[in-house]
Amino acid sequence: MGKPPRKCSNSDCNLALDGKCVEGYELEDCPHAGGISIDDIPVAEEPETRGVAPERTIALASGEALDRDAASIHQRRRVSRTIGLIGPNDSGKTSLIAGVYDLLQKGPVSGVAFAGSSTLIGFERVCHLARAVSRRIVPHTERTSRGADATFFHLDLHRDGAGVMSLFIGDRSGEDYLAATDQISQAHQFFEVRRAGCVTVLVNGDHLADPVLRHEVRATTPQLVDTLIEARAIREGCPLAIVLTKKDSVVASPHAERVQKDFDGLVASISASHETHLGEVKPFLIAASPKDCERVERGEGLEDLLLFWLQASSPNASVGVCPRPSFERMIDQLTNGRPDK
Ligand SMILES: Nc1nc2c(ncn2[C@@H]2O[C@H](COP(=O)(O)OP(=O)(O)OP(=O)(O)O)[C@@H](O)[C@H]2O)c(=O)[nH]1
Ligand SMILES: [Mg+2]
Repeated sequence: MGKPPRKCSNSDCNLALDGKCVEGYELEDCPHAGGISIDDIPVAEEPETRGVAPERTIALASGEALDRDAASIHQRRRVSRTIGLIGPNDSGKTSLIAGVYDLLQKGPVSGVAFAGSSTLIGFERVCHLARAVSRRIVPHTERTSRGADATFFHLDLHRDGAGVMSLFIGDRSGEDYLAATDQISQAHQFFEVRRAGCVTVLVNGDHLADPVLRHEVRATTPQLVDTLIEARAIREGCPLAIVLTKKDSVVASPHAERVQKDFDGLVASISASHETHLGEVKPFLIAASPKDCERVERGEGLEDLLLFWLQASSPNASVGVCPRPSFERMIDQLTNGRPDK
């Protein structure tokens, strides 16, 4: 057996000193560990190949979303960050991924520019049905298959003065996340959440505006976060974005003010319950794929969320020095002063 890797490309990691991954990965899972010294490599016994042409296989990238192993290989190539997107089915996870990709196609946003992707086919696939070119009257996103392993969408992003960072956004069926709230052992399979440098929980705005469904949203959202923290899938110090999706449905609802109150309550209760475990907790309001574009623009709110993903502080913040959660009232954006009915 060879020795474990001695170096890590993460400058915060003391792997060389204590043999432990600062991000809590198993060493074989860690996308940053590597750099085995030349002394660690056993001398190879050369097979007799004289006169025999070597067989070569060249694997061409498919351009589809990456599985766990393929993502690990890409993550070793440059500074990278993984985003864990969690939320029930229909909350808008895949639409959010498509929306971020589409946003960057229009040009740089706040100094962040698209600089490449190894999952262009995957992005185009999830974007197509939401675009006018698909000739659908209403934008649509295919449901992510239940029971399938998570996949990663990859974006290389160039930031003024900071070079290129690779972003890997995890996508998995919401039903699988919900199943973990019933059976916590299911959470151990969520490698995309364990890897995440920033976790993002989605709250379905359409459901929160619905008088019947809102109770389920208010119960499920904190339960999901509780479960993932209890299962230690969300790492200590991890920043958390709490995102109210489908802003167009919220704005059109006669209960917009109540939706805002419910959402504020969710953010406050999650922050208070996990103050010592989580890093920064920040609320967002987005419209990744609005059905009604009259009062809300397609892609609204995604720029702020993207910047949070890139800038959110290190997931290794120690207990006790976590910044207090920051709250921003979004009520004026929702109601334009209209009182709740
Ligand atoms: N009105 C409205 N609908 C949206 C918006 N974003 C997404 N949707 C719709 O919400 C539905 C669910 O979106 P998805 O992105 O598939 O949700 P998901 O969380 O990936 O769902 P699963 O894959 O089943 O876990 C789709 O019909 C989308 O078109 C939005 O901003 N406004
Ligand atoms: Mg999906």
